[in-house]
Amino acid sequence: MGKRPLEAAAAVIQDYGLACTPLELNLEVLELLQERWKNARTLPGAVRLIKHFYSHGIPMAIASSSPARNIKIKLCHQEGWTEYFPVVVAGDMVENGKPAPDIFLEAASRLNVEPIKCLVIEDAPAGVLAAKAAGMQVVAVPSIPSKDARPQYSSADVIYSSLLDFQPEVWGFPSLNDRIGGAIPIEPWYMGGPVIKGFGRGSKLLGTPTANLPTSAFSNHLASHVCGIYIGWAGLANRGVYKMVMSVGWNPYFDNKEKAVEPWILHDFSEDFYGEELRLIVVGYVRPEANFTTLEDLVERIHEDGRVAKAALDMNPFSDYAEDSYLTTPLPVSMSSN
Ligand code: ADP
Ligand code: RBF
Ligand code: MG
Repeated sequence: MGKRPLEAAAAVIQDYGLACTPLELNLEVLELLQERWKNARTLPGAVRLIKHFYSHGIPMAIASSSPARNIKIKLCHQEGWTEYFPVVVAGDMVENGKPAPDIFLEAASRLNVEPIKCLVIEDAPAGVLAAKAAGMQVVAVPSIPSKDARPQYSSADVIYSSLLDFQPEVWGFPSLNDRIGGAIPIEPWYMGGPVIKGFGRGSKLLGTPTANLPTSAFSNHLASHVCGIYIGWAGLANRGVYKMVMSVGWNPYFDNKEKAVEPWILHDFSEDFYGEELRLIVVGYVRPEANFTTLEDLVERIHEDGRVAKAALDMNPFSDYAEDSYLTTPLPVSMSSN
């Protein structure tokens, strides 16, 4: 990540002990990649930020280590992006790749802005170093989805779990005012599966039970940048549809080894429902995960999140999803267990 194609290929060849040259590897994978770029999804919060900057006339550039041709292909599959980013500087357009500052200095010069006035949003360690070397401020949104990777980003001015945590006013830009009842509407995610045993502390320790799903139900979301507290709807077959608030991440207070999804259903059940099919539609974002000095503070915050969820989910566009048939569609017979 953040490396130019031949450097990146050399790293892959070394890691996997491959018997080919970087050039050979890239020729072989390029074709496969080109097929897939059009399916690449935007990161959570990206479209929201880019449209906000664009609507306020804040100039934006892309400074990416990819070759110019590949960047073009990726951009043209996202509506409006070619217009949002009039300046694109590619790895093959400068002498030295990241972590050298060349690419960011070139972008600033083409935007006709002083480097010191630029803010870089970076996902790769080499890019963070390059931006600092260019004398710019850097927000890191790590694309290495592991908590051990954090030290590699330590020279960034701040590390956010996702672009949804970016508050423009903190960096001198006009603020975003798109929260509805305290939550940011997001592109909804759908996940479902049988309720399994979790860490065994939701009800006992915190008084807020969280119904855990097998990792396979959300592995496609966990790889992307989605740590934080979310609201949404929960469907339980034969029981109903309920409001839900959940945390995604390593739970800093407990410092979990594995990233987890912890949905607290905002309803009093008189019993456990392990093994039952649980469907979730996640529709809004509330806040990043936080650490707390006492358990009481964590519990109080979780209840506050619950109040936000209850109020926000009554509002549009969040309320609409309560009717989504995904929440109540039974499994095909072949997939249900008995
Ligand atoms: P676990 O470690 O298994 O997740 P918890 O103490 O977090 O244990 O309790 C979660 C379990 O409690 C769920 O799997 C479910 O069976 C039950 N439960 C009862 N009420 C709720 C609720 N309102 N929200 C989530 N789970 C609930
Ligand atoms: N854990 C944290 O360490 N930090 C948090 O900010 C945090 N927020 C939460 C918000 C909600 C709505 C819920 C349901 C849980 C939250 N937890 C948080 C996770 C909590 O630690 C988790 O449910 C327990 O670890 C249960 O296994
Ligand atoms: Mg739990």
